[in-house]
Amino acid sequence: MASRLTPAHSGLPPLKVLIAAPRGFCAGVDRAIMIVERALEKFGAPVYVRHEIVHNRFVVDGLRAKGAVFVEELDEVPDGRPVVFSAHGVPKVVPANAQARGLDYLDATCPLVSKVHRQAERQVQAGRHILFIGHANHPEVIGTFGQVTEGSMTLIETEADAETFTPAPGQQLSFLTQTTLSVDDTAAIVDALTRRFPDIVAPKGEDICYATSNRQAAAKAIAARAEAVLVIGAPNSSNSLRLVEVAERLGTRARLIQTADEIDFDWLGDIATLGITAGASAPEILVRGVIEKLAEHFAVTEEEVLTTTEDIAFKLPRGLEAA
Ligand code: 0CJ
Ligand code: F3S
Repeated sequence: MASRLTPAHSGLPPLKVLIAAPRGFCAGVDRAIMIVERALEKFGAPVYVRHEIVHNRFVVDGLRAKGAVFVEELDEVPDGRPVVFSAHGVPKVVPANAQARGLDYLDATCPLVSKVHRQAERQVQAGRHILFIGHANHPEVIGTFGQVTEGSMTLIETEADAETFTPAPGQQLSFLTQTTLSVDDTAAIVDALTRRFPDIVAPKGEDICYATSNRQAAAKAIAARAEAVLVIGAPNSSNSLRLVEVAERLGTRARLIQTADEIDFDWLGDIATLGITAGASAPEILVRGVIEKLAEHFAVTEEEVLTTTEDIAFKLPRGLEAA
C-alpha cells in the first residue's frame, strides 16, 4: 500500500520510495542484542563484548551507552567481568580460554552459524576435507575455521578458486558456506565444485541463512522497479554488501549508506523511483531516518514491496530468558 509522506502541494519533485520487505533485523541479530541487554541487567555494567555484537555502529553505540565495552580479543577482558561473543561466532579456543580464566561468558553466536560449526566438526570426524565458501578475514569465517584442526578446511572465495583447487590424492571432500553470501554467486561456485567433484558432500540443508536469501530476493524486487537503490548497512556487514551487489547485477545503481547523513543527493539526481532496503544488522530507525531526510528534498510516496514474511525467533541462552 502506498502512503504519502510530504504534502502533495509542497512544490518538491515527486519521489516514489519502494521499501523492501523483509529488510533489517533478523532473528539472530534480535537475539544477539537481547543477550547483551539481558547480560547488562543481570551482571550490571560493564559487560564486555568480543567484536561488534553485530556489524552496525548505531547498535554498538547504543549498547555502549548502556554499559557494554567492545573489545576485539578476550585478553582485553579483565578478570571477573562477563563477556559476550558476537553473532558471527568465535573459534573454539575463545570459549575454552574464557573457561580457563573462569570468566562468565555468553555466546551470542547465531544458532544458524552454530549449525554450520557442528556440520564442520562432523565432516572432519567423517574424514572429509572441507571446502568452505566464504570471504577471507570475515569473523564468521575465522570462527568456523576455528572449529576444526588446522589444515582440514580450505577457503573458496570465487569460482576461479573452485576451478583450481586440487585435492590431495584420495581426499574425500565436502563443502559448507558462510551464512551471508550472495545466493547467486554461491550457486555458481557450488556448480563448479559439483561438476569437478561429483562425490563432494553437500551441507544438510542450505547454509546461506533464511534472512540473507529473503533480503536478497526482496532487494531484487525493488531493484527491478527502481532507478536506484539505497542499502542501509555498514561497510563491514557482509549481508548488507551483498544487497548492493544484487541491485547492481540487475543493472540498477546502488549505494550502501550507514545513516541518512550519507545520502548523496547529487548522486540521486532527479530520480522518480528509489528502492530502499536494510541489511540484517541495520535497525528500522535508520530506515525511517533515511525516508524522513528524503522527504525534505522530495514529495515522497512510500510503497512497501513484500516478497515474503518471516516469523522466526531464537531462544535466549539459559539463565537469560527472564531478567
Ligand atoms: O554473521 C552473521 C551471523 C550475521 C550477523 C548479522 O549481520 P552483520 O552485518 O553483523 O554480519 P555479516 O557481516 O556477517 O553480514
Ligand atoms: Fe543468523 Fe542469518 Fe541473521 S546467520 S544472525 S539469521 S543474517
